[in-house]
Amino acid sequence: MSETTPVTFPPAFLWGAATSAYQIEGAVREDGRTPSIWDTFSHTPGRTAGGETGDIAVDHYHRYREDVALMARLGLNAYRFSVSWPRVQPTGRGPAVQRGLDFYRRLVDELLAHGIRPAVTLYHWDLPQELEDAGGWPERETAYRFAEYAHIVGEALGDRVEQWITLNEPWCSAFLGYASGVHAPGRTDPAAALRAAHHLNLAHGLGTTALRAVMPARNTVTISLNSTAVRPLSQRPADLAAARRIDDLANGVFHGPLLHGAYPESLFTATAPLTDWSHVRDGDLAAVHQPLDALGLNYYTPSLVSAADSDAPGPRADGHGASAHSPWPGADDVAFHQAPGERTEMGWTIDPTGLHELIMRYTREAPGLPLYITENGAACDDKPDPDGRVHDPERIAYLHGHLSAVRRAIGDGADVRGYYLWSLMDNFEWAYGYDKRFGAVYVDYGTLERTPKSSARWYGEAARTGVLPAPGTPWTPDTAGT
Ligand code: PNW
Repeated sequence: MSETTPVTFPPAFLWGAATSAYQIEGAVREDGRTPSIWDTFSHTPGRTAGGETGDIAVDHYHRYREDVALMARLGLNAYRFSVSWPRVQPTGRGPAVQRGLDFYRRLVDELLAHGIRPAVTLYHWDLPQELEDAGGWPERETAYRFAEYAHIVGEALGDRVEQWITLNEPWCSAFLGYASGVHAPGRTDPAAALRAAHHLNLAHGLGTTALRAVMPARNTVTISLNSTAVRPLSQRPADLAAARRIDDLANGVFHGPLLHGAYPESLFTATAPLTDWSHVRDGDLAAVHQPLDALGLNYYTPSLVSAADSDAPGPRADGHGASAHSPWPGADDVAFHQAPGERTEMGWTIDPTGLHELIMRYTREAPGLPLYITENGAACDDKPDPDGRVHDPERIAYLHGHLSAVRRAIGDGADVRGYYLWSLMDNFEWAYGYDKRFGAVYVDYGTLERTPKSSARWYGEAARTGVLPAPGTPWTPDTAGT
């Protein structure tokens, strides 16, 4: 497709934006909500940049009407958000708090009234602290608790929400949460992380069954994976082996059970010094291997790896935050490299070919399964002009490149049904705090005022017309407060 050919999407394509509860809601002590592992973690000195927390975040809990109106004004027709588990089930067990559920009922009604299709993520990393105190994801019990929570939310919202996502990026929950410790709960136990990964898979399976039991059959259930395009630094056998190892730990550990009903044998071999996988019980893999209605793919950047003995230059650069502990259990002999090319403010290399590659891989591995890009976007150095406008041409270029890759994959036979930009608005970027801005809408953290950036205008135009505007078009962003 040449630069001048208009990039046109199918008429039914969903043009959405995504957020998650802890990153935007604030109101952490309201209406019966109790702490999640992210409240505890962010309030622990040294865990997040500047000690920042989601206590207030962007106050979406109180400003959701304004936020929905903004989405409608921009022209979006879909919105992916997550439900905060400790708002709904403060101890992670037992009966639901109606006031917590009511917030999500109001939010969904507001979206539907504006013609915006809600997609609900049940778990975007905010485990009730009480469940972590009982052992967290390394404990099997947590998967059963998740299924009960899924049942509650499915019953409450299943009549008005059609798109359901069980878990967001279980890789991050397991390996950043329990191995490298850069995410909550901040543990650094690789064997526990591998158990967590299995229990997250099990939670997805049991949660899917629970949802289907209480929801209308037309609803769809999926999971959002941060599948990784893993590339070997060279074609040397040692580098190819390193890439295969990381592929198992990034992708196979989830794709295997979810799509094929089995873990890769090579994963067992590589992690044998850490675990004998006896936590995988009879029947678990069948429970995980449910037919999915779709697959959700979150993509930001590819990974470039080699054997650690490689004489290639470059320090460890896996983009997963600073920790003395690796998020890759059993892969200490693998080195990570900065992929060449321009980077975003996260230091993540911009490479839309990785997105095309992953979409085509899913298309081969899960033939016939509709795909959604449930997250994609960039952190940029956004600063308001003196007139209050925020120009972000880098983000427009990023979105144009990645949406073009999605369109190319559709042309190559992939069934991609929608795209959710990460993120609707600037928010709490986990361990990085508020310093990293992913939003299409700028948030002034002093006043909490929302101002669409030029990328929001650009993306809204794409959403309304189904055609990507040329990236160079001078998109005029709003001035503050308009
Ligand atoms: C995803 N990594 O997080 C999450 O789903 C979002 O909540 C987050 O804001 C967004 O991407 C941007 O970071 C990730 O280290 C965090 O590989 C870390 C990694 C990947 C995804």
